[in-house]
Amino acid sequence: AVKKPIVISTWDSGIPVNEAAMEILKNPTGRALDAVEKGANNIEDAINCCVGLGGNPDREGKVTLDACIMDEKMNCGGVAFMENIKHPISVARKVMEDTPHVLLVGDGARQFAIEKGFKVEEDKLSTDAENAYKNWLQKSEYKPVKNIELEQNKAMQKGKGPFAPQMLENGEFNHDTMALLALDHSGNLSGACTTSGMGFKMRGRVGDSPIIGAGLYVDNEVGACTGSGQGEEVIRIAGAAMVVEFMRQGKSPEAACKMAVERLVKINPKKAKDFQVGLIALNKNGEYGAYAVNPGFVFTVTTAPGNGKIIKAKSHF
Ligand code: SD4
Repeated sequence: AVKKPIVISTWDSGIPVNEAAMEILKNPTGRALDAVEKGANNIEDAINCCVGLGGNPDREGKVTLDACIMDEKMNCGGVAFMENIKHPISVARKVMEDTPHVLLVGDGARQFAIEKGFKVEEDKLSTDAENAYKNWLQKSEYKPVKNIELEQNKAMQKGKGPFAPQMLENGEFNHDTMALLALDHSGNLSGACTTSGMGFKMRGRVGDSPIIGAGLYVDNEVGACTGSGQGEEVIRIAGAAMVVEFMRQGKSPEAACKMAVERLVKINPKKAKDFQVGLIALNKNGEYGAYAVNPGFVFTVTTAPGNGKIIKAKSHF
C-alpha cells in the first residue's frame, strides 16, 4: 500500500517545516505543491544561518537567496542570486506559474517579485551570522578561491564554517538549506528547496539549490529527490535527477541516494572527505531514504500532524 501523505525534509530543522506542510497534507484535497511551499515559507520566516534574509551573507556582506520548486506535472520554477525578498520559494512558484521561464536571477528576479506584490526587505543578519561574517572577513577576504576553500574546510572541521551544522561534534544540529518533498492523498509528488547558499560565497555564486535536476527533481511517475550540502558537487553530477533515474531503474530511495553519493565520492575521494552532501528521496509508494558523503546528515519524516521524527542518514565515510 502507498504510504501517504508524507513529507520529508533535510535536517532536524525540518520538524516545524514538515508540521507546516502537514497542515495542508492532512486534508484529503491538500496538494503536495501547496504543502512544500508552506513548509519552505515557515523556515524562510525564521531567522537562521542558512535560509531567508537572516542567512549567512556572501563575501561582500549581502544575503543572496536561491530557491526552486517542482510539481507533479513537470512544472518547475526557480530564483537565484535574489536579494531583499523574504520568500524566495513563493517567487519561484510564481516564475513557474506566471511566466514561460524556469529560472530568473538577480535583479530580474527581484524586479519580478516586486511586480508580483512581494515586499522589498532589508537583510536580517542574526548576531551569529554577523559574527561569522566578521570572522571570515579577517582571514579570507578576496583570497584566491583555493585558499578560500581551504579556510572553509578548516572552519568546517572546527564546526564554524558555512557547512558547520553537519560537522558539530556534540550531536547537535542546526539549520541549513531547507529542502523538502511531499506526497499527498491524491498520490502526487512535489518538492521545494530554499537557501541563502554557501556562506561567504563569491558575489553572484549560485549553488545547486535553485537548479532543477541538481538541487531538486520531481518525476511523478517515479519519485523525487533533493538535498543539502556543497552545491558545486551536486551540480557536477546532476544529483537530484540522477537519483530519480536510479529509482526509475528500481532502486529504493536510499539505494538511489547512495549510488549518487558513490558517484560523487569516486570523482575525488580525498576531497570528498572535506565536504558534505546529503541527499533525500521519496518515491511514489511513500518510501523514503537518504544518504550522505560524511557523517552528521539527518533528515525529518512526518506522516501525520505532530509525529515528525529525525533520522540519521547513513554515509560513505
Ligand atoms: C549551496 N546547497 O548553496 C547549498 C548550501 C547547502 O547545506 O545546502 N548547505 O550549495
